[in-house]
Amino acid sequence: MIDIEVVLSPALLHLAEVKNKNVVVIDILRATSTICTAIHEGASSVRAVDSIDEALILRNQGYVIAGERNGHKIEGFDMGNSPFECMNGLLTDKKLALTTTNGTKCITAAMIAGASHVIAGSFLNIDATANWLKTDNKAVILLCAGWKDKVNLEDSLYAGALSKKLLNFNQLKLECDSTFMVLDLYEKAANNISEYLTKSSHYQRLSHLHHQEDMEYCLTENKFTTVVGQKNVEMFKIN
Ligand code: 3SL
Repeated sequence: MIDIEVVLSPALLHLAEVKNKNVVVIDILRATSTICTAIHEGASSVRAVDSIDEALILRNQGYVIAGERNGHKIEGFDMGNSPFECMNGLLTDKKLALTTTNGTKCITAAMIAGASHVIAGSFLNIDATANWLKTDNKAVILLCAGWKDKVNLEDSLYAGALSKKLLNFNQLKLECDSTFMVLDLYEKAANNISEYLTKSSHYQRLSHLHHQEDMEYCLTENKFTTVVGQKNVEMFKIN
């Protein structure tokens, strides 16, 4: 039985016991979907960093640097945070350092808190992720990145979708109200997730920035069978 806890915002992470658990960091739009894409497209590793300065230091060590603040590409960086920028061989065998408004901060927070593995959550590889969690058979925290500590719909919805998959394996110990909440949310939206998410604040934000194509892509299920996770500071394929 896998014990699962959903943390709806990084502001609530201090309430969870993280040590030796697998933490799935969820920033569906777009950081953790971009990380999964980068690895699938041939990047040798992805390193999540909190600040622009840290990324600039890593550039001097041979990393390609990518990132956004409030959805806008960071000036002077090689790339923004669009999964499409990871395609066409641009990252083959390259190390990528990524810094984003919310998602990458959750990855470093989970790592510092002592997670066993930190996994990049994405619809793009949701089945592979569920299977990996089942096989690893450790307690799981689903950490929703949200937006500047506020709860958001898309990350909560993915937490519901992944919980549902684990529930289908009969592998889930259900005790936490936030898990019941996201399962109910997923039930409501499952028939048409893209349509449901049009009301989300980040959908609106990214629409104004003309990132509709990114959002459609990030909501595609099971494009990849690769699970992307971190043991030390770098993220790479773990299955
Ligand atoms: O906050 C984040 O981590 C980003 O994914 C936000 S954005 O989609 O790039 O605006």
